[in-house]
Amino acid sequence: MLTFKKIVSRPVVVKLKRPIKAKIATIDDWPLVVIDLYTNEGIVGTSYLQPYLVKSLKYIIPMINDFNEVLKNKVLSPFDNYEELRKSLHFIGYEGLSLIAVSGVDMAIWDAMAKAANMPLCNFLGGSLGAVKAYNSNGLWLEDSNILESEAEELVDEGNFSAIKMRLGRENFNDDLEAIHTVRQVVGDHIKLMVDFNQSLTLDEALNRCHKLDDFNLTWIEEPLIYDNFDGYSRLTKDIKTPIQLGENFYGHRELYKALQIGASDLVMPDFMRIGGVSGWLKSATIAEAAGIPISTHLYPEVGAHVMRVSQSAHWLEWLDWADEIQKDPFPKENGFIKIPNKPGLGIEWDEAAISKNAYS
Ligand code: SMN
Ligand code: MG
Repeated sequence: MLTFKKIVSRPVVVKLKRPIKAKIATIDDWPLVVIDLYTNEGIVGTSYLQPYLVKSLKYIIPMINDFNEVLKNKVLSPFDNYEELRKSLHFIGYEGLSLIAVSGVDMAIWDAMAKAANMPLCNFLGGSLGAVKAYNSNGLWLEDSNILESEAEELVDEGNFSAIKMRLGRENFNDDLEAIHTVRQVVGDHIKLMVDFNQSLTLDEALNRCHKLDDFNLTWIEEPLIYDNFDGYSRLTKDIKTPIQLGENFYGHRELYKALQIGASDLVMPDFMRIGGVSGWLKSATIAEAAGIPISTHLYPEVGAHVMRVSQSAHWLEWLDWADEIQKDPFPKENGFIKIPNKPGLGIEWDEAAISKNAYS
């Protein structure tokens, strides 16, 4: 049994190796919230959040620190704690920042529990230790052809990946088509290719562009519309042959449920910061499984790898190196699979020197 002692959360900002240049944002500096949850028994649960905007660190960290009061003297039990934390903020909304803060702490609690049981999290959740099929998402932003050419090759080579993702949504659609041709020419037909519009199109534009993409043998078309236009998405899934992928912006499992209920997506890819951490993922994976919709992860490859071992479809894990800098031993990649280390909990160990070096104040 573990009892809560305190949470310490620290702001860090790292430089992205290949800066984000998407329709939705341009980002060079990547914010991380490093979360350590101490127990009276000496076990420390760890997790991190990546809230996209450096300025958001100023308001997420105080929210997490306030949870010290909510969890005071509590026994750690992730599902109970999730409800306690969520309800402590319900007057300002179950979604948005409230759920982001809850998600971060939820992941640290699961890590602590698995550490106390001396098991990797995937074993603690009832699954087996193993490798998880992944695609490389670590580049191919809205860049020119010469950059796409070199990155496409690098992305495949970084871990002998069999799938990569590129971003679309250029002003002129012909430039998107040219970008796809460039990447295809470099990697060949045997590499699977996902594309992501980052919510940049109207329904008319999406119908038009996605129809044209239907002949490109793409693994999925991600977020062509604003994420919560479920009616629009239902129309797209009916009209377009290529699978439509949605979910990184769902806040909580109920939003995923509502989307799937009206056929808004062929595939789902919840994000750990928004879906409710491990607890929110487990609920969402069950809903997706019952609906027959394959599930993939968004960001957070470490926790993603563990929960994919207990998710029936385990479609594709999204691999990126955005939190590698602050870890001693980032998870190894081998032949397009991410290997989960045989270590208790999530298997994340902080590189304290890197955290100090990149501390944000
Ligand atoms: C993405 C993720 C994080 C920041 C910007 C864009 C992208 C993805 O939507 O799915 O990787
Ligand atoms: Mg996306």
